[in-house]
Amino acid sequence: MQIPNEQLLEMYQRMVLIRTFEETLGELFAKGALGGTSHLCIGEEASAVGVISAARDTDWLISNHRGHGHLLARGLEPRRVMGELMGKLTGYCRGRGGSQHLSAMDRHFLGTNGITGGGIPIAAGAAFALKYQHKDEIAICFFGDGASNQGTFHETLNMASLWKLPILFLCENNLYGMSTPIAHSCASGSIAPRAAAYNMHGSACDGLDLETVYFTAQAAIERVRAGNGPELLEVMTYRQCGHSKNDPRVYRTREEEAEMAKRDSIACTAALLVQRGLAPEAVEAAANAARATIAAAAEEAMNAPTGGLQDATSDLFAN
Ligand SMILES: Cc1ncc(C[n+]2csc(CCOP(=O)(O)OP(=O)(O)O)c2C)c(N)n1
Ligand SMILES: [Mg+2]
Repeated sequence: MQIPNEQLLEMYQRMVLIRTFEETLGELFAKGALGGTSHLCIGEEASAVGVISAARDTDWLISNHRGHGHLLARGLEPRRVMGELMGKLTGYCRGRGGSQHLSAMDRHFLGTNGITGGGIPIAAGAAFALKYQHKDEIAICFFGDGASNQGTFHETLNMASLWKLPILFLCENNLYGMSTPIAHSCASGSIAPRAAAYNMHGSACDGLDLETVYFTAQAAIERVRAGNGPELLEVMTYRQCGHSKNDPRVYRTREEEAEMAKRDSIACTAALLVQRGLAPEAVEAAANAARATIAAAAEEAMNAPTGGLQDATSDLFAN
């Protein structure tokens, strides 16, 4: 199975958009234009783009702390995501959510989440509502290998299976939870086999190969949408960057990183496009267009206004 060239080029461009967005964040931090911290998904772009391209725009997404790729893969505007991270009024949540609390209901994006495993039960709530209302949409819940050791994972998978909720549980296994390697945190060594304990379909796939992610997710999404109940898909990926800002990465070797970088999904997809007949200039032009979008987004966000006192109390349920 192959993704048609035109679509593959678009997906490649989306991955470059995400990569450039995140690299730009690093530069903005260095300049002091951004505060706090950030969790980048450099190296994991094929997972976000592969899975979300296989879903419908109306399927509900639930993300975690490493959510910029999920947001941009869903097609949220980079200028507004950037604005949100800078606390600007142009941000999706008027600058009050930031990286960890960014939701966009009109794009069926239920939010990033700073609580490890916190999004998993939220997905069950969304999926229950979809089932109750006889909707044709599903919930796709992104979380990490570390989050799969939280109680929320086990409680939610059990209940979701009993109630046959339309959820794709999408574990992005990047081999580490902060500094803890998977071998030190997961007794079974991998996450997918845990699905059996909850009587649901579980599988794992190579998360660095964009087409593999896309077709594996597409098949899982179809089964979930058909009413077969939830599924667990473990996407094997790799975070090329540190866990968050200022992570010296003492828990892994530079050799390991170099080895994994050889499988960088952006470089591999560019090579695949050329192999399938596209001119290298066309591939580079697509990448450059994405880079230009991010440069303009950063510029706009830096010049955007921040809220005033009146904004501090707007949109509150109680005050
Ligand atoms: C309830 C809770 N416990 C601990 C943390 C601190 N924390 C932030 S990210 C993280 C690791 C998450 O690992 P994983 O789920 O594998 O996601 P990754 O960072 O690898 O993408 C931890 C422990 C937290 N945010 N929330
Ligand atoms: Mg992890």
